[in-house]
Amino acid sequence: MKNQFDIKKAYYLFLLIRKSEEKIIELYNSDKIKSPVHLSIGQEAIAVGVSLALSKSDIIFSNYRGHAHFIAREANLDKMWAELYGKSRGTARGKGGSMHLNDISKNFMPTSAIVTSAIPEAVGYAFALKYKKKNSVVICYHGEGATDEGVFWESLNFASLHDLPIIFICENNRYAIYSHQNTRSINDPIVSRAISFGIDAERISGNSTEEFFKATIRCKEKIKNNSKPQLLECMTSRWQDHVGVTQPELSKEEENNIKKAIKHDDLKNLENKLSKDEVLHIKKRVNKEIEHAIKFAEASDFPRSSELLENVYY
Ligand SMILES: Cc1ncc(C[n+]2csc(CCOP(=O)(O)OP(=O)(O)O)c2C)c(N)n1
Repeated sequence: MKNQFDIKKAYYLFLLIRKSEEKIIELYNSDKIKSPVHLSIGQEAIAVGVSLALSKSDIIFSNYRGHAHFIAREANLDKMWAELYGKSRGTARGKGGSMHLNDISKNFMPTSAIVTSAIPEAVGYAFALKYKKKNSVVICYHGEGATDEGVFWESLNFASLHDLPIIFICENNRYAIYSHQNTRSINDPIVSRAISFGIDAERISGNSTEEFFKATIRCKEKIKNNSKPQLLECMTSRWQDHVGVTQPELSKEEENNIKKAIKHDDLKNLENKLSKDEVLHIKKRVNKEIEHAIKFAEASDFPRSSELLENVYY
């Protein structure tokens, strides 16, 4: 982690996420990908900005919409693709699919399809870090829909009561599947509600990778100085459907929001700050890494039927 924003690295990670997910869209109907996919196209700036502010020892809890978090953490792309293909060299030995990624070597904890399930786990991990007097922080990515569940607020209460080293990253795309936030709760920003639980919370608008990076650095500094747990409400928009590779059916208002967001796509802004040679070099690297990952997935075997119930907990 450096306190200086690394534009080249941000562009590389952003492009790797975007191109990986575009490749998923391209291949999805061939049925090679064996699991549902929840894409992050439009939301990548958050994962990239946050990840660039982290240390190797920091711990990541993500969710079923986790490709961007996983790739931005520089977790194993080959294994991610093998998992999408349902192959035994995948992150969950091909039995979990896109919603169940993990890379313990990068402190990227296993994800789950159950909304909000990682939040108390992340708080528990932060409690352990404090108990063991470790300096790392926990990052807990979640959607604004996850805040509709009671356990979210119980977790915030516990984190606040014990001053835990945790940063909640709320990716607010305003939609839980097709329900707009305004139809689910009163128009009271998540930040204000979090503050009422004693959490130090900030809302970041604009979908700028660098702003998410700077905000995460600020949160880490505050935690180092023994202040409260942190929450960043990151305003964003999801350009694809909730799940799968089809285009979402949107209200006129949301369609306009997305058009505006596409116009200000931070991938293009980052690209414009680099030289032509730098961009070309990064594009080649990204294509090569994705091609390598797909070859790895294609060359891997499916799990044997004899191991169907191995490492499966139910
Ligand atoms: C406990 C639980 N309830 C409901 C669902 C169905 N579900 C899957 S995603 C989702 C919406 C969550 O929205 P949000 O937290 O905003 O995240 P986003 O999908 O926008 O990233 C719901 C209700 C689920 N998977 N788990």
